[in-house]
Formats: sequence, C-alpha cells, structure tokens
Amino acid sequence: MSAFPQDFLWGAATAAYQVEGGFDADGKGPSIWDEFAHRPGTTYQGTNGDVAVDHYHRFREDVALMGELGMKSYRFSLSWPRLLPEGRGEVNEAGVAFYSDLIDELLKHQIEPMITLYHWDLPLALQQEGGWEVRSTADAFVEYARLCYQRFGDRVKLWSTFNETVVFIGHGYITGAHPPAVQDPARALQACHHVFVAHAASVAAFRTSGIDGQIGFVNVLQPHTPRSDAPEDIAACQFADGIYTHWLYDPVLKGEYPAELLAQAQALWGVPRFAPGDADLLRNNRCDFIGLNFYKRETVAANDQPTSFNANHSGQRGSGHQQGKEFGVQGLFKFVRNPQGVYTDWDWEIYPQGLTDGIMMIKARYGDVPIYITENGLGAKDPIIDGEVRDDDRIDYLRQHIAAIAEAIEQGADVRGYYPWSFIDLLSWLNGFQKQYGFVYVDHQRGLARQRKKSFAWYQQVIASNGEQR
Ligand code: BGP
Repeated sequence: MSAFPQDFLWGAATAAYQVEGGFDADGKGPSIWDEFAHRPGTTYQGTNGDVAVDHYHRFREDVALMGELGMKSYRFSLSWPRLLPEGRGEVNEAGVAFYSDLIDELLKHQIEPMITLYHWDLPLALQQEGGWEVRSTADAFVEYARLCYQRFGDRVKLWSTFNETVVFIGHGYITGAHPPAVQDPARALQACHHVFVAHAASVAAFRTSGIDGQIGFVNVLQPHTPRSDAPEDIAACQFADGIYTHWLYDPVLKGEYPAELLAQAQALWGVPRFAPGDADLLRNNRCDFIGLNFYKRETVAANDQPTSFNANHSGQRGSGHQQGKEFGVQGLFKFVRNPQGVYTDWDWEIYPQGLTDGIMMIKARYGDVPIYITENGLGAKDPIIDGEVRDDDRIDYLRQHIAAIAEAIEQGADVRGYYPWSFIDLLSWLNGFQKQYGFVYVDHQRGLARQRKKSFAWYQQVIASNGEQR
C-alpha cells in the first residue's frame, strides 16, 4: 500500500518572475527584479525575466502539459506589480484577468491552484519608498493580499504569503546578491520583522475574508549537521539552527521570536524594533500550514573568524564551496564541505535523509502542523541525447526524496503535498537558463518550444500510482 494519503497533492512549482515574461505587458509595473537584472553584472550573462519562458502568453499550452502530467496541484506566485503597478491603489485589470484565466484553466484540468503571494518581485515603486525597511510596505502588502482574496478566493483554497525570507532578506540585505543589494545585518533584521508583520496582518485579513481555505508560509528547510562531536562544533550547529530555522519559523508557527536570539540581536544592533501591537499580531495569527523548500543540508563547524551568511543561490557553478558575506559577528559558526558528501554542480549537497530528518525536526519543535513540500529539485545542465532530454540524475534525485517523504509520513508527519521545483525549465535568479530543474524543457533556440523530458513520463507514473511506482 502507498505511504501517501489518497488525497495527497502531487504537484510542481514555479514563480512569476521566473516563468511569465511579459515584464511590461498590459499595464504591469516594474518590480525590483526587473530593475536589478537590467543592471550590468548582476546576473549570469545579463539574463533577466523580460521574456523568461513566456508563460504569460503560453499558459494554456503549459497548463495542458500539467494536465497531461497528471498534476493534482500547481504552486505558482502572483506578480504584485502586475496586479498593482504602483504597489497599492489603482488595480491593473488586465493583470487580474491573466491570473483569473490561469486559475480557470487549472480548474478545468482538475488542478488545485496553490498561490504564493510574494516570491520576491516587490513593486519598484514601494522599494523607492524604502521597501521592506519601512512599515508602510507591510500595509501595502495587506492591501495587495486583500485584493487577491477578493478576486481569486472564490476558486483558490491554498495560499501562502511569503517565499523563503532567508533568501530574499539574506541576499537582499546581507550579501547584496539580490535586490535591493544592501549589506547590513541590522537593516536585514528590521526588514525581516516587517515581513513577519505583513504576514501576520494578511493572515488576519484572510481569516475575516470568509475564504474556505488555508494560509501558510514557505521557508527554506536547511538541516544542519555538526562536522564532529566536538562540543564547539555542536554549539556552532545549534547556533546555525537558531538563525536559519528558529528565527524564521518561530514567528509564524509559535507567534514569537526565539527569546534568547532576540535578546542578543537587540543588544547587538538594537533591532528588530517592535511597534505597539506587533507582539499580539504575531501571537494571534499563526499559520494553518508550513511549506518547506528542501534542496540541501549544511555541515557546520566552529569558527573563530567573522561568520558569513550563506543560503540558496550563493554558489556559482563549479566554484568550490560557496562563500557568503560576513554577518560581522565574530566566531559563531561556518559551513564546511562534507568530505563524504555528494554535491551538485552548484555545490549543493544531495542528502535525501535530510528531508526526513528536517520534517521530523519541524514536527518535534512545532507539533502537528500540516506540511507541504513546496520545493525540491535538482539544478543541472541536462544532457540531450538523440533529441531526447535524458535527465536521469533528476529522476534519481526526486525518487530518493519521495522515499524520504514516505519515510516521514510513516513516522507520523502530516505531509499533504509535494511540489518539485520546477514544472518547466525557467529562469534561475542568478544562473540564467543553464541551471535546469523542469519536467519540461524549453528550447531557447527554437522559439521557446516546449519538450517533455524523460522525467516527465517518470513523474506521470509516480502520480498515477500515488507514489508507489517510482
Ligand atoms: C529557491 C527559490 C526558487 C528557485 C530555487 C532554485 O530558493 O524559491 O525560486 O530559484 O531556489 O534556485 P536556483 O535557481 O538559484 O538554483
């Protein structure tokens, strides 16, 4: 018998900026990524999302492929500036119509939409007013969320507010690799606080909207393992858990920051500053579910040098182990290469057991919260042999991770869905189109023609057998 419940949501995921294109079509406003990627030197070979894979114009063809694959659910994000070009105020009805048509098309194929409200493409107009560093952006987010509930809530039951705070705040405000390219941990923590406030206030708005659905938050799941049994490596590992997990999960699942770390951050940098009512807002608006994006684990060692920040997207292809920018705090921890580890070409350790362990760690700390695996996948340059995209490595990767989820379910975790990243080959934020993740290949030499990969037929059979044949 399958480990997976009958109503398990076998899906796949994408994000607006990475697939849609149509960056200035039909009244869409610019986002911070439109502006950033147009600056020379910011992305791999200057690639950007102007056209991406043109899903904006080809969504019917793409949804037909999703239907053929047998997907039960599709996780995608909405572009805030496509709906509200200035971030607030006037609504772009053409943008509403696009998402409305996409949702209808999905439902026509019996595919349950799962919406992410924020996958990093902040309206540029709001960045010009201070972005996440100012509280008014959180207010604008709630206005945007309400608009989405009103227009799409009759058909969409699964919502999440934010995707991966650790990445867009960490790279946006510590390493500077993502927009707005700031390098200041204190500013990062205040911006992050406004994200939590925006999340909690939009959960509150969801609860009063009358939508018969669930709302959650999507985080990177990055398990840590100490390099050795030495007490200093174990302590370093616990500290990494505190920063990469507790800081980011506690506010949305427990409704409060981890007390000790909060006290340390406030003593060191004076942030995050709370406005009156913030603590209650967080406490009263916890998530219905948590989305976990799992790609890799990190091995952690003690460090007597300044600690660096490091998350998905830091690594360049074949650069050896990725290095992040410094937090500016002496001697906390560092990530090191695991000599026994198997790594992707982008130096992300492949460690499926980490997914089981990570899910069980979430259950142990936060109780029986429903879980969706909202991203998981292998970024690789796929081989094309005799015209076929033979992505056997991806099949292997996904197979092992599906087994890891089955294991967690058998151990009692409430996992309700699996969304491999990604449905289709799309734009990797900093790596252009060379880092592929999809079941569907896009031929950039032949007018963005779609082609099913070997993994497409494989995943079709996984879904049809509810995970038994893999
Ligand atoms: C996650 C993001 C996705 C996607 C994925 C792969 O962190 O949520 O949007 O980009 O990582 O990352 P990359 O394209 O850098 O390999």
